[in-house]
Amino acid sequence: MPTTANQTGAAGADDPQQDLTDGFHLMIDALKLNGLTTIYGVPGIPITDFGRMAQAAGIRVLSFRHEQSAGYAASIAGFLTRKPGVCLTVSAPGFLNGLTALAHATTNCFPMILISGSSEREIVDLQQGDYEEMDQLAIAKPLCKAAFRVLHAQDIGIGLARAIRAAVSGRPGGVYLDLPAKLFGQVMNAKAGRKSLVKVVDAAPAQLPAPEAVKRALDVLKAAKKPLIILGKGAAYAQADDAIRALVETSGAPFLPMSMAKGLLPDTHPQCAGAARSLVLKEADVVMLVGARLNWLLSHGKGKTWGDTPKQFIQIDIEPREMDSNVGIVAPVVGDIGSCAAALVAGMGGHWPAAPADWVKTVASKRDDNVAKMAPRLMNNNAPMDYHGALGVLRSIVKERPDAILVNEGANTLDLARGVIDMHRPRKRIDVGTWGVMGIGMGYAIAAAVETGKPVLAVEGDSAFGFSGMEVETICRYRLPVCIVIFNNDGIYRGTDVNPAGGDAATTVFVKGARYDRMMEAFGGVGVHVTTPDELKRAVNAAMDSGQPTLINAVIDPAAGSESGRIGNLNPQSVLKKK
Ligand code: OXT
Ligand code: ADP
Ligand code: MG
Repeated sequence: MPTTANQTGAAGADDPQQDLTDGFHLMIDALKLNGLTTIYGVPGIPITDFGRMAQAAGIRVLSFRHEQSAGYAASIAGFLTRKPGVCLTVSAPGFLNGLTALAHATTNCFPMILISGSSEREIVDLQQGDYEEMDQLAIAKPLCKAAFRVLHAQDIGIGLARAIRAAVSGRPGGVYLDLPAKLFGQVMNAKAGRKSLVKVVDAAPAQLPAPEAVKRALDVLKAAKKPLIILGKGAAYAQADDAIRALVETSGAPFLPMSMAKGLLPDTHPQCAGAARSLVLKEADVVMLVGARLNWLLSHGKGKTWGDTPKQFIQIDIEPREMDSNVGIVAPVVGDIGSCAAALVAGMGGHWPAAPADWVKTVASKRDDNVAKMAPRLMNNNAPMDYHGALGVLRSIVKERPDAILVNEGANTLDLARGVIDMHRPRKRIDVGTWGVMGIGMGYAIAAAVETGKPVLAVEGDSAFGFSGMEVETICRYRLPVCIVIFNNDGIYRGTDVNPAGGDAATTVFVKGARYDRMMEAFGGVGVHVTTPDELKRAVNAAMDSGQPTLINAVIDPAAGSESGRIGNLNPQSVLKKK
């Protein structure tokens, strides 16, 4: 039931005959009409009343402590639901705080709409110093997939429709929607207002691959002696889980999940090559990329990581321009992953040859060796804990609770957790993504709990947590079932650095022995301090059973980590001798 200004007492309410609506109500109605019923944001001029009215109209409006966290929440809501996550901010500084997350959404191909209130065009364009003056549209444009401004109430419906389509169609991404303060108060006839709204039909249309592209890909795959399928987060986003499983299992090829594709097929699946990563990348002769880009995370498809075996790449992606971005793609398959996977499986028919047995065996044996090598390290009960002892516990807990969503950020905390914690279901692991960005933690945890209703386990480096730590208040306020485990090693990578010049602490170290658990207690959540894997296990299980907001300060040996986790090689080295 659309709201009108009369019903809620906004502009035009004095005369009940008038049947007027206004910008506030049109925007709310447009969002609801399109099923966008959750907003993540921070209130303030000029959008405070908009948030209030949206809440009164049945939209869930979650208020954060910082727009960046609200933006990250919206971005991952987009990934988890395939609907654009909505973030609402005030002008200039609030907008800029949200913009990092919008750029992050675009970089990661997540659909998101950042809606920011803005100052008056006339004053901004003449640079006359309005309250929070900034040409937000111009600033947002290069950092997102599309940017729109709505100046007239009658264009709100179209404006939102354009934003939704831009966010979810083709390669998903971030969209900026600029709403000047004056727009909210603009009044129009309610009937005309209703007519101006647009319910977007088929926002992300299926994109079928060309039959010849499918045939070409199958010809290349069939001739492979050492085929490999790489599943990326685009495959997880596509929610085409059955088709992808059929493609992998019919091909019989080993598959390697990228970080957020873990669990699309279980990490324990017999074809999973996650624990034989180096081997499969080096030795494969045909590599089929499914919703994964050949960017830095895959060493751009060349160099030492990929070894000497000549490679042929097949790539399934919705974005045609992704093809040949780093190396030549011999068989591009452009389309949505569900349609492409289904077409490939259909093309395989009932008699697809099994992947060569010697290759499958070689991969399985390397995987089993690596898993066996790691196993004893995961069982230690040392205090202070090392990463493996602590992660061994979390690995078992995630196995027993496969529906829980794992949020993960840090350096060692990220890289080791990725390897150790097997995922068993699709879209249950969400992390730093394409940029390796710190600060997604609490926003992701909040959105994951809100959007899925499932328990969330956030495994956080102590530095990583600090980027969004104040959102523990938000978690407590909404009583969300979030259990945060902080791997507290007193710093970034390690807590043992010393400033050789004396004076200030070294750049990578924090207060020793910090008690993050007490932050949670300050807001009525549960705080626990643990020093052994046994204590950690008890505390996490209690938190997951109770569903209470919990923060576990898990003390990790400050000397246990390595510089930048598994990507230390990316640090530039000085040729000059260290002083
Ligand atoms: O095959 P081989 O033999 O090679 O073995 C591989 C697998 O086969 C094997 N494996 C297994 N073995 C046994 N069993 C199982 N189950 C298994 N699974 C796998 O293990 C190895 C490794 O496998 P993996 O991990 O798959 O392979 P690899 O080679 O690592 O993969 C390469 C990559 C590139 C795909 C992978 O490493 C990756 O995805 N990396 C992502 C890295 C990343 O994004 N890092 C985050 C950024 S680091 C840095 O930038 C940080 N900052 C700066 C900063 C950032 N980022 N953002 C902002 C806004 N400001 C500043 C900061 C501040 S990190 C950071 C904070 C760090 O401190 P914290 O306190 O938070 O964290 P701690 O470090 O814990 O202190
Ligand atoms: P990862 O980091 O896991 O390797 P990337 O973010 O690099 O994954 O790649 C995701 C890819 O998936 C992008 O190139 C994007 O265009 C593609 N993609 C996203 N959604 C779909 C979809 N529904 N169908 C096809 N491709 C998709
Ligand atoms: Mg740390």
